[in-house]
Amino acid sequence: MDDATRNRDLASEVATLLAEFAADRELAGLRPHLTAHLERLGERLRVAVIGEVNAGKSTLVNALVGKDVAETSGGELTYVNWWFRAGTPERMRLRRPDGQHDVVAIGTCLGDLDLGHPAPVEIFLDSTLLADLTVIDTPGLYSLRHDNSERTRRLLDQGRDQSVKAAREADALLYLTASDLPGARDQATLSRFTAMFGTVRVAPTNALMLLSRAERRADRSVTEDPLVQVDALARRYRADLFSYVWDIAPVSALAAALARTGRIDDGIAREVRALAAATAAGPGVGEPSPLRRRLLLSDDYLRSGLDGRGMSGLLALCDRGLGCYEMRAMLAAADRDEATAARLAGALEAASGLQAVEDLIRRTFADRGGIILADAALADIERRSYTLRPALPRRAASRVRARCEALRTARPELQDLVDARTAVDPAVRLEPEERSELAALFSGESTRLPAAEAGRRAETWMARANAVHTTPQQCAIALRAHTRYAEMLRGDDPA
Ligand SMILES: Nc1nc2c(ncn2[C@@H]2O[C@H](COP(=O)(O)OP(=O)(O)O)[C@@H](O)[C@H]2O)c(=O)[nH]1
Ligand SMILES: [Mg+2]
Repeated sequence: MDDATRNRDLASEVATLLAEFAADRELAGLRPHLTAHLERLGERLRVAVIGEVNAGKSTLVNALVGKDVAETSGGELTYVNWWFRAGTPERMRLRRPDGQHDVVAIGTCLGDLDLGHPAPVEIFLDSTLLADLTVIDTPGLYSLRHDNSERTRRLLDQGRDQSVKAAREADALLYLTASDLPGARDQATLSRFTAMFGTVRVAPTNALMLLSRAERRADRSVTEDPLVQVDALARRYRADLFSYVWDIAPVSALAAALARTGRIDDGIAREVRALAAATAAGPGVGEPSPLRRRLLLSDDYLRSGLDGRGMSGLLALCDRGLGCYEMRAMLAAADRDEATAARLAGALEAASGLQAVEDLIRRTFADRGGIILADAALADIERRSYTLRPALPRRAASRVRARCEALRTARPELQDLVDARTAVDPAVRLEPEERSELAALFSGESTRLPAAEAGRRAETWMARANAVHTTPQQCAIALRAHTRYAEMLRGDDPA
C-alpha cells in the first residue's frame, strides 16, 4: 500500500470514530463540529497559495495544473480566490451575489461575484495534481509596489481579506515570496498570519515556502546554476523560519508555466533557432562567440548590439511573453541540439525548479493529506471537549479524549505529526541540530538506520531526557525520539 492510500485509510478511520461520536446523545454539543469535520475528511486536502501581490502565485498555479487558466499579471479579476478542483468536463463555477451560481466555460468573463462566499470562483480541471489536492489561488496579502491610488488600495484590501479567508479555509499553505529579504519581512507576515488562526491547520508542518523569481535572486556573474545558488539561500532561510514553514525551495514560476502550459510551440522553436544562428560564431563552432556569450550571461542583452536579424528574432520572442532568463535557458538548449519545441520546453522546465517543487508538494501535502486532515479533526475535537464544558458532560468529554488518544497510539503516523510539530515549536527550545534530526525522524524523511546507529541514538536521547536541565517538554519529546529509535532497533532484529 502506498503512503497516500494508507493515509486516506487513516482519514476514514478517524471519520468512523467521529461518526460514532455524532451518534452519541451525550455529545450533542459537539455534533455541528463533528459534521463539519466529517465533510472535510472526505475531501481532498486544500492548499492555499498565499504571498504578496505579483509574487507569481497564479503563474505557479498555471504551471502546476499545466494550463493557462489562473489570471496572471494583476488584473482586477485576480482579487478574488480561485479554487482549482479535480473534475471533468473542465468548467468554471461562479458564485453570484444573489446566492445562485453559474456553470460556464473556462475563460468566460467572471461578472459579479459573491465575495462573501469562500469559493467565489471554482475551476474544475482534469489534472494529476488535483487528483490529490484542491488548490486555492489567492490575490495576495500586500503589494511590494507603492501605488497608493484609492482604487489600488481598495483592491489590495479586498485581496488581503480574500487571502485571509482562503487561509482559514485551507488545510495547508504554500507561501510564495518574491521579496529579497524573506527573513524579517516574511517572518513578521507569517507570524501575524499564523497568530490569526492558531490551529494545527496552519502549523509549520503544513506549510511550505517558495522563493519565487528564483532567477532574479541568483548572482549572474558566477556560472553556478541559479537554482543551486538560490537553494543555498533557501537553506539559510530555513534555519530562521523553521517555526513557520516546513521547507523552503526556489522556483522560477514564469519558466515553469511556459514549459508546462504548451506555449512553447514550433513557432517559438523556429525563432529560437534563428536567434541562436544569428549570434553563433559560425556553423558547427562549439565555442560561443563573444556576443553570444554576453547574450547568455547578461540581462541587458536587448541593448547588446545584436544585428538586425537577431534583434527582430529577439523582439518576436519577447512578444510571446518570454523573459531574459527563459530565452537564456532556451538558447543554451538550442546550442546543444536542434531545438525542437519539446526540447526547449524540457530545458525551461529544468531551469525552473518546478520538478523539485512538485516533489516537495507531493511529499509534504499530497502523500500526507489524510494524516493532516485526520490530525486537524482530532485536535479540534479534543480541544472542544474541554471548551464546550459544561454543555458536554464531564464523563462524555473524557471518553472523547480517551478514544482520540487510543487512535493516536494505534496509528503512530498521527502521533508522529504531533511530535514533528513539537520539534519545531520554538517554545520547546531545542538545539538546531536536535530540531532537524527530530523533524526528519517524525516526518519519516530519515531513512532506516543500521542497528548500531539506531541504538546509539536511542541512548543519546534517553540521556538527553534524563539530563539535569531538560525541561518537561524537552524530556517528553526526547523520550519519543528514544522510543522511535528503539523501535528501529527491534525491527532490525527479527529475533
Ligand atoms: N521574472 C519573473 N517573472 C515572473 C515569474 N513568475 C511570474 N512572473 C511575472 O510576474 C507577474 C505577476 O505574476 P502573477 O502570477 O500574476 O502574480 P500573483 O499576483 O502572485 O498571482 C506576471 O507578469 C508574471 O509573468 C518568475 O519566476 N520570474
Ligand atoms: Mg494572482
